[in-house]
Amino acid sequence: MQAATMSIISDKLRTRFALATNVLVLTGAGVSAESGVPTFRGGGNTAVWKGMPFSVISSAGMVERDLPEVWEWFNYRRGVLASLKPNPAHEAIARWQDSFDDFTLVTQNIDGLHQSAGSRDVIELHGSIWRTRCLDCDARHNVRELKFDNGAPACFDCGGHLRPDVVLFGEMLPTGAFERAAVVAGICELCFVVGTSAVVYPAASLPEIARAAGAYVVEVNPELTPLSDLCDEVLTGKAGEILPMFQTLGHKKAQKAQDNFE
Ligand code: BV8
Ligand code: ZN
Repeated sequence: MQAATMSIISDKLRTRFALATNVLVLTGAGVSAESGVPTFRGGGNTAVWKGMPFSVISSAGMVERDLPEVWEWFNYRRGVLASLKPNPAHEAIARWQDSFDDFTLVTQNIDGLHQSAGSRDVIELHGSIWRTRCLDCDARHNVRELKFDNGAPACFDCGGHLRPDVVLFGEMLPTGAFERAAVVAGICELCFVVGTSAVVYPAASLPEIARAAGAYVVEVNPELTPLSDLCDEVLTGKAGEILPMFQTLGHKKAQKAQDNFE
């Protein structure tokens, strides 16, 4: 299996990976698929909750209309996530962060699996399912510390209603998150786009920014996406199988550290 997937990686990409000093990785739900996290689109399993499509139950309007229902949906998803572990794709990306002078991981995912795999300073464009935000005083709390009797949990600080600290459709992204990611997209040499259907904006515009700024853009996905034509290379396959193939390539930083050590 290794030989087959090794051939997926072109010599050109090998060289670029080995020599890169500034790498950006954008991930979507597909990077967590091999951990058992359901994706939202494609593969026939569009996320639906009690007959409501994902775009409705995970929309800003639902927080106003029916916050207890939103909590039920997120409580269910946390229940699914609670026993799931990072997969080799998350682990490979976590190793990469120490292999380049500058490395940035931007995720659309809210599952926290990149952090569980050891990734640091992750830019979470859509928030985190493990954090809550108070509708009244904006305080953030760790959802694991909350007591859920029924409906929306109460804020420790002010008693107000809490909501998941997640960006729903029609809501602004966390202040500065997209801007920080867009700056990196404008200066990186190599941009990996892993496991995203590239339909949600503004996240999906990051590879476009990187490409326009001259980065080498690589898509890792078993399926083609609206982004595929824009990419320099499309590695067709599962992230958990393809990304670890890069670990066997020498990295500049690791190489330098090795040289210094000897
Ligand atoms: C906003 C959290 C400003 C909630 C999510 C243009 C510009 C700006 C906004 C818009 C625009 N056009 C439309 C909009 C509105 C909207 C939008 O983009 N709609 C789309 C659907 C048309 N955007 C917004 O509302 C954003 N807000 O822009 O604010 C604003 C405000 C008001 C009005 C205008 C502008 C907020 C978007 C964030 C929404 N929240 N999640 C929750 O989780 O409940 S988005 C949701 O989709 C998830 O975060 C997910 O990460 C994201 C993208 O999905 P993917 O990650 O790509 O997952 P998907 O299932 O789609 O695909 C999985 C892929 O993996 C597939 O390609 C599959 O082939 C692949 N795969 C499968 N297995 C594997 C694999 N790949 C590798 N390995 C495998 N093993
Ligand atoms: Zn509060």
